[in-house]
Amino acid sequence: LKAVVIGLGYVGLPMAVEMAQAGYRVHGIDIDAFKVTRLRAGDSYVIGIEDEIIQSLTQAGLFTAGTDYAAVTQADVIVICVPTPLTAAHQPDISYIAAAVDGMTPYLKEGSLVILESTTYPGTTEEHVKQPLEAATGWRVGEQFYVCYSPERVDPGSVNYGVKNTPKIIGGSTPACLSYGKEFYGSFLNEIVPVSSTTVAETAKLFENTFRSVNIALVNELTPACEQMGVNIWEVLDAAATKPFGYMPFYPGPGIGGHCIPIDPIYLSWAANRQGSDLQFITLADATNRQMPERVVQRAAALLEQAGTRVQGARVVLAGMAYKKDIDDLRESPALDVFRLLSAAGAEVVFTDPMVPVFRKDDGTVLQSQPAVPGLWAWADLVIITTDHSGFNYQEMADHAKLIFDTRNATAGCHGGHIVVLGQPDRS
Ligand code: SAJ
Repeated sequence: LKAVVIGLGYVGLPMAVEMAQAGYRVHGIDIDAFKVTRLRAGDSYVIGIEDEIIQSLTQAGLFTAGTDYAAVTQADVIVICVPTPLTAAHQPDISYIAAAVDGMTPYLKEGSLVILESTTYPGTTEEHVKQPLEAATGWRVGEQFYVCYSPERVDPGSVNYGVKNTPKIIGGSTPACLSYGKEFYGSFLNEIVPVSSTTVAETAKLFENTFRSVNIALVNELTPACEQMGVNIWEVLDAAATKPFGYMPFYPGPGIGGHCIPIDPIYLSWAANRQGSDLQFITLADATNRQMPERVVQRAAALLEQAGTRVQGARVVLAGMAYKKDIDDLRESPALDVFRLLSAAGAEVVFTDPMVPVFRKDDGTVLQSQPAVPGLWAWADLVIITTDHSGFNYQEMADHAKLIFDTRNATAGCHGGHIVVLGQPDRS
């Protein structure tokens, strides 16, 4: 069987590889010619997908990449894995899905199965995949072609869960669509979770990540209250986590980043809102999480003042720019907001991140990651641990830094040094 994957990012490329390893002839399509060039050179840009896998699948004739939609004419299965960001107005942006559907329409082969995997609001598959394809081809879904929705569930950087062993939810536009989709995914994935419609599948995905956002917001909201009550929230959460049933740990931080947790709940609240429902937990969680960078900067400024240093001109090192531990992704990273706010307050801010070599500031200048050496910690008036990468030597940081503000409780095992931890009453 031949398959096409549209969108070769952190979702599409692992899916394409998994399908090719199962013996499908896979052609990946991406609008970014640079990605295609790198893949054709056997060079992977996705954590967890090694160059050797791309090379061996290419040599076996099981994987090719290109930018042209014409390859869809050969495809029995087309999987769409394109981004679903927010617009500047904080609304769902499904323009990438619409562009993928427009691009493939002229080439759709009768009898083929189209699967949307991008995280999106309930109704997207019916309104923006099934309906346009029926209108353009004159075919009827479930007869001359098939449409399913199956959300991606990759956890970037995870070593335990990958495409193959993460249960796969799938909904079809018709029962015939669902049975085709189950047969396809069932041929190479461990567990299939069929549901009664594409809309149920879309909503389940959004709920999973909204659940995370709301619970992260809960511990973020509790953090200043614990500081004021003189209670160490990390100790509270560790004690609560001993509950063997009915509990799942979440921890405070400098805010939430990535392309899922800050965004998916907004898709859900937008969809509920257009039907007249107002999901207040989502609105409150979003506001609470989004104010964390500012809270971090306010506390950092207070710590500097207590140390006799004005924020204006203070030397600050951000340890970690990536949005979460041990990955290289900057999207929506709260560290970027902390950087912006401190720079706006006149501090001299630099960063060090073993996973992120450079980042582009808003004014377009490119900043290099500083080497994480004792001299850097000693140079700073304040070191803020924004991302708890395993690659940092936290004891060395404690030994050489004048002052550390730890927003991830990464220094829990350290001794000595002047360390203030978010959510802990000030130990000094
Ligand atoms: N965060 C906290 N406190 C927490 C957990 C996360 O502040 O207790 C922050 C992280 O630092 C990060 C953001 O929230 O900035 C998102 O963290 P995440 O662990 O949810 O990481 P993601 O965005 O990589 O989430 C992915 C999601 N996968 C998909 O949507 C397909 C999510 O569903 C997974 O549950 C999550 O990975 C995971 O389990 O790690």
